Amino acid sequence: MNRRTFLGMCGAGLLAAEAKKPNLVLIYADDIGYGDLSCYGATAVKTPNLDRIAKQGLRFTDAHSSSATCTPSRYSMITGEYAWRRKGTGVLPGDARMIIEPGRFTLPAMLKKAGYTTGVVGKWHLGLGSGNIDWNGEIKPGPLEIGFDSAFLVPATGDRVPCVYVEDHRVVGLDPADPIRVDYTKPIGNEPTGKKNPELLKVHPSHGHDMAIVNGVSRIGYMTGGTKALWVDEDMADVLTGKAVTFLEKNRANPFFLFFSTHDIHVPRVPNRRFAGKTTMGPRGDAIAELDWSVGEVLKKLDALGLAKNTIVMFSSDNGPVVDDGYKDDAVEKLGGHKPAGPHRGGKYSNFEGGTRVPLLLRWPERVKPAVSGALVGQQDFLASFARLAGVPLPGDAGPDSMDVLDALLGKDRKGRGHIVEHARALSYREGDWKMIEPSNGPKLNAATNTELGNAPGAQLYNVATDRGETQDVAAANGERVRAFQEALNKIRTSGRSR
Ligand code: NG6
Ligand code: CA
Repeated sequence: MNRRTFLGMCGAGLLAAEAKKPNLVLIYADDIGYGDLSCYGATAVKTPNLDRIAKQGLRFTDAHSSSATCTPSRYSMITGEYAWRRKGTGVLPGDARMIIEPGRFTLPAMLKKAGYTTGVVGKWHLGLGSGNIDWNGEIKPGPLEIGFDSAFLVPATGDRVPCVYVEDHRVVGLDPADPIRVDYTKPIGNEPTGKKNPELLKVHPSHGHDMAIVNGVSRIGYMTGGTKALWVDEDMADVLTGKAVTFLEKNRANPFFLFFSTHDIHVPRVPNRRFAGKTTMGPRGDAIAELDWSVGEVLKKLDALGLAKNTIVMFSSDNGPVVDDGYKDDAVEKLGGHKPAGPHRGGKYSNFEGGTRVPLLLRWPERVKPAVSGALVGQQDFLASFARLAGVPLPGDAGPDSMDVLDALLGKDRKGRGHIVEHARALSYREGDWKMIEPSNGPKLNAATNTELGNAPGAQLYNVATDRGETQDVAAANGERVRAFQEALNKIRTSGRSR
């Protein structure tokens, strides 16, 4: 009996003892939109490495981050719980305490239980410590307390202080004689700021981002000290990619899970000089090229180590795209005909599909046949799905919104979930081709980013299959469906779980 039939006989359940557990590399990009990759139709930027994953694996057309911003999407992906169930899971300041309780059943903790070595490299943005964090001491709890064996982090975002890397429990390269201070409420001493000293800036803010100046870029929040530990924005992709590749090398002999969470293409977009002018779209386009390069380095390393066949490589994004997210980086001026959200309306921050419908690619040469899949899946489903793959039973109270869509993720089922809740300012309920956006008194437009937010005082209903751009609100003619959807959503909300 060959291995394939044997696995077939076990269903998609426990991996047979004879089969080596597949490695898992989850590449999670920041603010990449559905239309930002050439395999999803972009022409103004080429993403050959991402396209290679798509060509050799599955490309999903109805995959979702749980939210239209970063922190809640990451929270959901790691815990399997919709973030909107919990207060304090919105976009976090850089000095926020960690919002995932140590000891929780998380994606990395589950894989660790299954014998995996687990690591995170890159953007975190889920908080660190337990309040009043001292960046000069031991920084915990953090990823190591929720299931990761190692961590090399951008603590929050590239545009938030402190602008230093944290490895495991320490700031990297910190000189104790030059301690770090961080304040999110007021300037520290007489330090220059973007607001007072625009003459010191190489990248100027368009909205917000006028506080501490680090490396010629003004940020959100104030910080002083840690001079030797400060990151260099232009080198960030190199540093993070280097750490990701080292993790693969180090752990080649045993099953591993790498969560490679890129800073690209979040603001500030300051790609390395190697990528300057790679596209006609300015730094936003060049950051996509840089992201693709990072992905290529990971693929190359897997090839070199002979691990490509039995490694699941996934690529997705934490929320939809945004063009001007607070810096004058020419993204608006040089956008041309490029459509960051593809055929969808809105983008980051939006209730419309542009907010959460993101690229999802999955390659596993040993088990998955290349295809395009329209299955409805959410990133919060990774927990339950990979738990089945790894043979770890999901405790009843774990991952309350995580559905086992393993068959969809492996291309055997083209339907996926029956429903999904999308989260921005309002909640939206998707079932089949239909989507209901709850009434919301939020603004119609985010004027700073020029994003259509999809808020309206009444419920909206769209057929997202025939009307991908959500231009025809058919709520008035479909009162019954609207009511049924509202009821289904209320039930998900009040029952505390949807699995
Ligand atoms: C917003 C920032 C934006 C970005 C976002 C979080 C301003 C004016 N805007 O508040 O630049 O940092 O938060 O992005 O400060 S996310 O991808 O991490 O959710
Ligand atoms: Ca993001």
